[in-house]
Amino acid sequence: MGPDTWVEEYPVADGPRQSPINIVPKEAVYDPDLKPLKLTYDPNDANGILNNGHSFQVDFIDESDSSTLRGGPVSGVYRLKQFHCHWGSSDDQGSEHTVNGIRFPCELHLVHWNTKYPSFGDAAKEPDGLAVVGVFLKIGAANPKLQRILDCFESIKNKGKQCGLGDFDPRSLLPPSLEYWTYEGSLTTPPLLESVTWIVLKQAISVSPAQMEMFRSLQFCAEGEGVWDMVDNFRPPQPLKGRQLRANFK
Ligand code: GRE
Ligand code: ZN
Repeated sequence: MGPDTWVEEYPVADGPRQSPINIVPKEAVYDPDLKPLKLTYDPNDANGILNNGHSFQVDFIDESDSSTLRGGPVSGVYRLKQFHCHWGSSDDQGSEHTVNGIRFPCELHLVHWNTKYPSFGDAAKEPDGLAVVGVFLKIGAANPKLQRILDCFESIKNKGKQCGLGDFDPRSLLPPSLEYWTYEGSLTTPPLLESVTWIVLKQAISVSPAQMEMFRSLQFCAEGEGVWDMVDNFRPPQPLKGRQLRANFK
């Protein structure tokens, strides 16, 4: 079931560009040619929130270019498909990427697909198909921007449950600075496809211990199929295998 067993069914788990990785800032190469990230989101595109059995996921309508990622390390236009998080059973673990081996309690992933392909599903099989923005959450003040999502958790406690969310601007979850590290990687859950340009923000957003506890009230199982708190839904860092980590800041 866990990450150690994925390689049996998904040999690419041992592939050349797997994610996440441990980010060693001193080893990142500053690349002055990297462009600023351009994130344009339409709050009306938020379509609802789902417990998918491994995280909660906020889905977006992706039928036009109204919510996109451009610039940064990628060329072309990538559309926002969904965002979700990974977190721990306690505040000392939970993020997928680590920084100098330090783990954060939670990591947010904003998943975008390259519109040179016909759909998310097609793009997810291509080496330049996806661009995912990763944002670390660190313990601090309660984050008011997370509250509307947390308020939905009661109604999506179990796998398969979904709920309307109303307008939601994912931009509200981002830190003030969009400085980033970037590298070529993969999905961090099966099928672990090697199609993701990772854009991991240097600056974290805050979350309170009580808010982290609310994440842990979600359940991996469907209603009536047992009690199994949704915690530790992160994959640990994978070998870099000669890949270059670049930064758009010094
Ligand atoms: C995930 O399931 O965690 C995931 C995706 C798509 C892109 C990146 C990622 O579903 O980590
Ligand atoms: Zn993820």
